[in-house]
Amino acid sequence: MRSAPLTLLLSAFLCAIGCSDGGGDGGEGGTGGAGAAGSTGSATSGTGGATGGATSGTSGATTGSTGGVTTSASGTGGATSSTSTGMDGTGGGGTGGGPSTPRTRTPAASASSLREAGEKANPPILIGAAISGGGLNDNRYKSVAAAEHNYVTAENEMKWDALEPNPGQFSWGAADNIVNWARQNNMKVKGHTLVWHNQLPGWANSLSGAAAVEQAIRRHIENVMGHFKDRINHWDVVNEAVITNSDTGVGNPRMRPSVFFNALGERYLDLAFQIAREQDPTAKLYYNDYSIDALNEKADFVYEMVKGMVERGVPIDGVGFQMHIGPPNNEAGGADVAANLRRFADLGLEVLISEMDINRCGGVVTAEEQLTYYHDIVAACFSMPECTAITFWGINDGRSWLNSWSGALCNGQSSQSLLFDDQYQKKATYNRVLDALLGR
Ligand code: 9MR
Repeated sequence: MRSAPLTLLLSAFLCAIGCSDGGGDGGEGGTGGAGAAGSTGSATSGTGGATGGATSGTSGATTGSTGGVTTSASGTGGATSSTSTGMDGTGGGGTGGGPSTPRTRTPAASASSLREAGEKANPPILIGAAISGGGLNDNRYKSVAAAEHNYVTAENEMKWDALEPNPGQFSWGAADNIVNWARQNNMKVKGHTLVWHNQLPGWANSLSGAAAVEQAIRRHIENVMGHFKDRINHWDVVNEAVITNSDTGVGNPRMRPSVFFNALGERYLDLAFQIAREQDPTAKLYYNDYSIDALNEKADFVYEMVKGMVERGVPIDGVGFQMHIGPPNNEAGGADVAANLRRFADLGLEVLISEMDINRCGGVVTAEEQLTYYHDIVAACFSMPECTAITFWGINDGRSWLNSWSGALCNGQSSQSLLFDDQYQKKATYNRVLDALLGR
């Protein structure tokens, strides 16, 4: 009988720091909806910008940004999908009537690495980096990557052309190296990416007819997920299925023509997620895209697309917002990102920052803006328990994809886009990210 008052006290405490309606203690593999309280309607002005009805303010939601936020998808808040927010038992809604996850994340009191800040936060948040096979030949790269991150995305080594260069013939070596290195360093891995129009081998691009394309998708997903089954349980299932006239996410958003879309129509997304779920009932399955970071036409289109998937019961667990800021992609401030992530989270989905970098080439983003964006965008994600990971697209500036990417305006010069310089020293960008992870 001693437990009743304690329970009451605990519930009261949790509600004081933000309680949702009817969630239980979910976590990975939880069965209930996220139970997000959401808020009705949307606010587009104001200051402070705490997201999603969060009440505590302890985790520094979008510090210094303007524009209060919160768009509830349907006006009703709450979530209906079978996914749970949070991963690895770190929270998330569920069924039952117990106390729910607090609707903010509490930062660590101190941390000497990004990874430690993520691990000590409550709930924890994964801190990731894109890792390249070439980088792992460099000891300094390896030691910074492992000291600062606990989540890995292979930059190129798990794409279709790398893994299945000939039909039905698989090549695992380069991907296995990265996955094994990650596991030796206690890092989780996100498989990237099962179905994508880019970096396809020639044979896959020349497939035609619905049956042949469906069979190729099935064989690829089954073999790749099967090979990594006990080592990877987070997957980018479909990548970049939507296109706009400009790579900034503006102008006539539509489904992207590809060998997959041309043969199967939009249903190839449902199919890919269903096959992935058959392969692994507990894996986290994500849709991932660029220039959907802020509130723009492409983000609106993807929102409707994903909402349709959730409503049809397609087994999607979350959405990755790549967060390539600056040329060739979009610019997004912290308040806009917070509003955008909130509406997706209110569908009952995890949200992730999946490929973050901020390009300085062409002077489109100034040094000062870059620091503000890094801080405010990371803070926007950090403040939401539904935001389960922040991955940076590389370790040091010299290896950034942007340096040689046409459209990125770098022409071989450094994009200065990441957190470490070429001597692997921490940059000011690193300090602003750590500040955001510590609620400062
Ligand atoms: O960083 C990757 C670069 O090395 C490749 O040349 C490029 C080819 O498409 O892909 C880059 O990674 C992309 C990621 O896989 C998906 N989102 C956009 C990333 C940057 O282009």
